[in-house]
Amino acid sequence: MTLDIKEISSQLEKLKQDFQDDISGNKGSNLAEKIRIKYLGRKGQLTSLFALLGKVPAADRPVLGKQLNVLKQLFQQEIDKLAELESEQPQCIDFFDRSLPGVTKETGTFHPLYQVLEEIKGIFVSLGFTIESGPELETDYYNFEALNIPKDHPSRDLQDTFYIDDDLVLRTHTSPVQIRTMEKLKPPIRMIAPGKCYRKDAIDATHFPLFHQVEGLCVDRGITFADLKGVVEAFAHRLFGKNIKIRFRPSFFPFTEPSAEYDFSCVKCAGKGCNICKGSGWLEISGAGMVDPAVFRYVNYDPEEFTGYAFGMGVERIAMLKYQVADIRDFYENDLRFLKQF
Ligand code: 2U9
Repeated sequence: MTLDIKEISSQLEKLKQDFQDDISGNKGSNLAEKIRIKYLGRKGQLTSLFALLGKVPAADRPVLGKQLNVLKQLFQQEIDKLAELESEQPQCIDFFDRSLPGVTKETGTFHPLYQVLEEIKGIFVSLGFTIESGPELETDYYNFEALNIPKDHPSRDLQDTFYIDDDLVLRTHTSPVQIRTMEKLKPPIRMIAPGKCYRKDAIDATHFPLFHQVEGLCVDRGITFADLKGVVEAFAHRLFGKNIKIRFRPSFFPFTEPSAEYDFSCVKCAGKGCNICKGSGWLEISGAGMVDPAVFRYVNYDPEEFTGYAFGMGVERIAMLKYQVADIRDFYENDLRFLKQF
């Protein structure tokens, strides 16, 4: 049977297109060798067409032969180029290059204030304290009156407190939680009240309208100022190390009598004097005192039977000392260059 050269020529055109699709397709491993075998191998799709030379008219054989050889050279050149590319590339040129570094997943970390808050909570839980919470939107009664803060006390001023209306405020401390807890429970009580507080302070390096406090309260029979000193010292040693010294200075708060402010020896210079402690060797931490009997009367505790101490601390203050942060605003600006250090 004699074959028509036109038919074969159209097969050659299709074969050429198939070859171009293969050589430009996905670069699997050893693609050049696979294509060589598919088209130029002993049973290759182009090799097998050479067998048709004997089936076309003699006059057409030179033309068909030339077409077949041109195509064979083209295929071989393209295969050689691909083989050279493969030899320069990493061995596996699969979907992805296994020699590339892996995609690291950014791992998050807890916010430094959260880390410090959790450490403080853990210390007091280890000292036998419970953790209590309460509303951030408070009434005048729980935020001021039940804490023996008189109507004309400056902390009640509009410039210090966020008033929602005449009776509702954003709490200025977590002390209301202690009141609410004493209304619910009878002594003995050993509790801390961590949480957000709000004050109308102008924003600067040490003041921010939102801040975090941990206040503590211990009520039982026979509680004395010595118990307060012992707990504050234990807290200081667990937080900043055994070498920390503490001292109490007389002070006044409407909700405690006697009141005191407590200092830690400087965490940076251990009391020698430096820029952090302004040369004094001491760092003011916060206030404390024996719960004023007037406060006990608001919650119907008999001050003749029960005594107690209370203390406060600002979490930002502690965190700034612990991490040597100079500006409280760093905690709230969400700059990852700052936050990624913790
Ligand atoms: C009750 C009775 C007494 C809590 C206390 C302080 C002293 C104190 C500061 C903490 C950080 C203010 O914002 S701050 O600077 N607080 O100095 N707080 S005694 O006394 C209480 C609390 C509740 C029922």
